Amino acid sequence: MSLESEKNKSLIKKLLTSLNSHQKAYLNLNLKDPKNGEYLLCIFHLIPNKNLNILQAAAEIAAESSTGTNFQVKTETKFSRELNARVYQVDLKRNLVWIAYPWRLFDRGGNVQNILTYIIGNILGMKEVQALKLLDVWFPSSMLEQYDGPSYTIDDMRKYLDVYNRPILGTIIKPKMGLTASEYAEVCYDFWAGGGDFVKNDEPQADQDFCPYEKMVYYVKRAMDKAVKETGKKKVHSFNVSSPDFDTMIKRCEIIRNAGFEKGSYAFLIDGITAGWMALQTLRRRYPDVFIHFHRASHGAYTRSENPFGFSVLVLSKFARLAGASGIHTGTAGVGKMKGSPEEDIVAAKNILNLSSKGHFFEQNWGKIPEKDKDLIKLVHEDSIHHLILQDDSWRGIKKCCPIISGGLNPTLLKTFIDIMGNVDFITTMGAGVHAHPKGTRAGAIALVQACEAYQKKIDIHDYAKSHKELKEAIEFFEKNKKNINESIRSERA
Ligand code: CAP
Ligand code: MG
Ligand code: MG
Repeated sequence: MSLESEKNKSLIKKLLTSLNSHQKAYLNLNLKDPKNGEYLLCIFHLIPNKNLNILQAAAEIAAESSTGTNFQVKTETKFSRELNARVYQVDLKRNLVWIAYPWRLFDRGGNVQNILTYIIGNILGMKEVQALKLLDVWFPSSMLEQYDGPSYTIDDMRKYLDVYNRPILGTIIKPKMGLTASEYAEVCYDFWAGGGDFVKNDEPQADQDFCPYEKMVYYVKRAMDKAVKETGKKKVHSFNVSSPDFDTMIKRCEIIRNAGFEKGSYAFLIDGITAGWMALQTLRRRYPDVFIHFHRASHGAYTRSENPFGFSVLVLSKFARLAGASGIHTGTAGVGKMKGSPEEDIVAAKNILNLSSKGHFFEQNWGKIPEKDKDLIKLVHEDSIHHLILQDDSWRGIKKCCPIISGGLNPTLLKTFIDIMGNVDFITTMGAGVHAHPKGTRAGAIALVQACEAYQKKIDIHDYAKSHKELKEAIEFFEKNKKNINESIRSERA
């Protein structure tokens, strides 16, 4: 064993003597096999407050996030103690603690909201810690089988759109708010007529008096019919169904489903954090034949790297897949306008896309592939028949959830992001990137399509722009403005 781990071990031995009997009940550094299928595993970055050491604080966190509270209670039973979460590993140098949660703790029937109430619930408010961030989670396959996972996936959307080997090209209608229903639909039409595949409501779009929900749906349908007829291509619109209450959400879904849209031509968008996990799971269970689009507005309060409390983009994205989102925004790895990095956003994107992939600390396999099944394991790792495995034997695992790549992208940044991502299996939605084009939305859509063509033909966009004027105008506009933005950031920093 290395000197460092020797040191870590002897330090831990010393810390163990500091624990009281209550804390000892939530710690087992000799847990025989954390991956035996009984536990959800979590790893936290934890800094204790001044009057506790990391082991004491970790035990208090394990107590409060499973069966306990701040004192041992007389009402405990032998059985309740079996459900105690256990701190099973500690890295003193990096302030990391691993906690195993017996997943029998959780509400049966696949309730994601209930898990989160434990593992990112009260503990984020406890005095015992001055930093607590859930960095990664690991689900045993015995637990995975209890949860829905996605039903309608990007593979289904690709089949509907007949779009393969490139990202699905989308936009968000801008201005974010303020267009009337017919003005909104006009912009949808311009984007689709320009060759775009996918339009989404912006995350706050709902039933505003100047753009009544039913009217917006009605005009979008007409705009879509017109664009499909003119282009001969299928189109998709993602409607925000986030609502004040369950009944209104279902009513909005039914307005859409009764507006004459073809199956596959609409998706349901849910503001997963502000509308909540119950809304997401309700949509997944009620509408398994619809793409469920998780918008993560307000995730920054938990995920920003400057924030010592919360959870990672990876954790959010893994739970979105577990709960059944067909796609979730995973960030632009810093290429666009939002904070992010490849270490955060790309790791999250790959973990929700692939059947097995490395997270920050855990290797997650989303399917139960028998160890002996060598060729299946080979295929899973190639991931080439991912959808087939899951289509035929959905018991085997959780279908893919697709990354939705948005915030601040424009056609000149498409290749930059694809190169960082390393694949094209995602939906991109560009708002300003399309509607700020000097010649308007339709030209913005054409420029996006041309940027994608250039990528597919392995031609630099500046060369491709020589014979594609909309792309040329986009490059001139966005590259000039990028300099201005960088200058303003630089001057702010100066
Ligand atoms: C993007 C967007 C999205 C953000 C969400 C916006 O518009 O519509 O909500 O992308 O961020 O309102 O900002 P632009 P993320 O394309 O004009 O930036 O995708 O990181 O969750
Ligand atoms: Mg309580
Ligand atoms: Mg938005």
